[in-house]
Formats: sequence, structure tokens, C-alpha cells
Amino acid sequence: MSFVNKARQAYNKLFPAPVLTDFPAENLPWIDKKNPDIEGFVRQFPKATQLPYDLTEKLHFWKENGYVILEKVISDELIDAYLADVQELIDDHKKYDINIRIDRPEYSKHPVMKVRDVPREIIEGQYIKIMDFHNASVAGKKLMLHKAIVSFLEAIFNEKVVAMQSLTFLYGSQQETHQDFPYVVPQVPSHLAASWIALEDVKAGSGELHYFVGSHKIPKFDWGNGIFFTGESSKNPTDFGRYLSAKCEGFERKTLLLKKGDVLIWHAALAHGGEPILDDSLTRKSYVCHYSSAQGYFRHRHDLVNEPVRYNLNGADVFADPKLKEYENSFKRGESLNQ
Ligand SMILES: O=C(O)CCC(=O)C(=O)O
Repeated sequence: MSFVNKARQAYNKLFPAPVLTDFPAENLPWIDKKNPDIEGFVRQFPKATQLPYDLTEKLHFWKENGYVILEKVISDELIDAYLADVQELIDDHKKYDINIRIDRPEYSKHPVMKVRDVPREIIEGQYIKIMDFHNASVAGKKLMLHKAIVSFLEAIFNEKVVAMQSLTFLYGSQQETHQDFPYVVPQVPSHLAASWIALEDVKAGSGELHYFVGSHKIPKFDWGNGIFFTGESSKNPTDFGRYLSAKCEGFERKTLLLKKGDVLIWHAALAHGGEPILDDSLTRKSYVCHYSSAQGYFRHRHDLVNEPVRYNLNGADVFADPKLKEYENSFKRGESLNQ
């Protein structure tokens, strides 16, 4: 168990949290409340007229369906700089303590490893997530806090946006259907959303992302100790997957065939997962980032005590990793690039 989870368990023992059946109503994002006034909101939202899409239409779509797609909003140049950074990390992996998650049976005891300790053929293969590479990569930060993404998130939170974490995929994840909020828990849990940035055109058979349209409205799963997965939960992720499959029956199931530079943004409670990879020769390079608001995430999850070191882009923040300070912004290809 990680240090953070141990600390969380000890804290929970001392101060048992109330068993939640849903997100607390008092600090829900405005758009998740009943009958939000979307037209009124857009009239007073300063960036509304500068966006390459109709914000009113997108916010109605989000409320109803739990996601939006922003087409061709990110330049190939920025994506290529990020991919070159990822390639450098792989080529020189023996130099870096950066973490990757390996969801293969032989790593089940220690799924999170330093990239230096993992053979290159494993790093470049399936079932790998490069964790928080945005900390080392300037291009990664610029993608994560791209103005098209930040503007939409600012609208749904009606607040400054704070990026929490990132995952980089070379292949489809093949992950079972899940919602993110039980696993990614900011200090205000309902202030959570994710972006999925296509780093290449997604091909059919490559393990596309799937998602259930409107599934962000289903009742929340009870893990035995409320709506979050913790060390005390009596239910496990497989129970969660079964619950979601049953609850999502009748919802439209879509698979995501985005083009390079397109972005999907999804709600904390949208049920989604990765399709099986049908053709092993196909990569599916993608970059997933999770976000909260300034109110929702004010401490880095690796240091819940000290004020974080912040980087600001397009009016949004991302925190330096307090545990891997030596690598912060050390991959500099993105420096000269505009977003
Ligand atoms: O891209 C995928 O296949 C899955 C990503 C995902 O589910 C997540 O990061 O929460």
C-alpha cells in the first residue's frame, strides 16, 4: 500500500468520514444542480464569445450526456513535441525515477514502478500508463492546460481550474468500465472532470475508449463504506464493474474514434472503459488528464500539508510534483510552442 493510502487509512480511523450515498449537494458544480440557468451563465461568462464552439450548446450537451467533444483544437506541433518527449523518456528510461503503472500479472504485487527499473520492451508494450509525465514535460503541461480545455472546464466549475494528474497511453488501456470519482478524489470530490487527448488518429480495433451516454446520472455505487474506494471498502473494482454494467443497460454505448488533436472531456461520473485490442499492431496514443477547481484541489496529493508550487497557463494551475522536483520541466521541447 502506498504511503498516501496508509496515511489516508490512519486519518480515516481517527476521524471516520460520514458514509456518503452521493456527492454533497452544497458544493456541487453549478451545472450539476437541478435546472441550471445555462443561458444566464453564458451571458456573463467572459470567455464565451472567444471560443471556437457554441458554449451554450456544449453546456446543454454536457448536462444531458456527461461529455463533450472538441474537434481539432490542439496543434500537431504541440502533440509531436510531447510524443518526442515521451520517446526520449523511453529511450533514456534508465536515467529516470518517473513512475509508470503496469497492469500485467507479473507486476501485480508492485504495479507502480520507476521507469528506470522496467525493461524497455515492457515500457513500450500494452498495459502501461506513464504517470504524471506533465511534471517533467513542458509540452505535457501545455497540452494539459490547453486553452480550449481550460475554458470549457472553467465554465463547468465556474472557477479557476487546477489540473491534478495525467496518464499517457501508447496502447488502448483495455480497462473495465468504471467511473473516475471513486478513485480520483480531490478535496471537493464532485469538482472533478477528465480530458482525453488524441495524440494520433484512433483506429478501429486499437482498444478504443467506450462510454455510456448519460451514465453520469445513475445512482452511485456503495462500496460498503460510501461512494469512494478506500482501504476499508468491502466491495472491489470487479463488483463496481458489474454494478455499472447492470445500471448502464439501456444507455447508448459509444466508442471513441477521435482524430489527432481532438479532445473528449468527460464528467467525474461518466461510465467508461477501454475496448479489447483486436489488432496488436495498432497503437492508440492518448493523454488523459484529471482536473478539479481551485476550491476542490488546493494541496498536491503527495503533500497534503504544504502550499504547492504552482505553474499557471491560460489562467489554470498545475502543481509541481513535490516528490520528483529534479525533473520538473526538464523536457523542454514545448517551450517555444504556442497553445
Ligand atoms: O483511455 C482509456 O482506455 C481509459 C482511460 C481511463 O479510463 C481513465 O484514465 O480513467
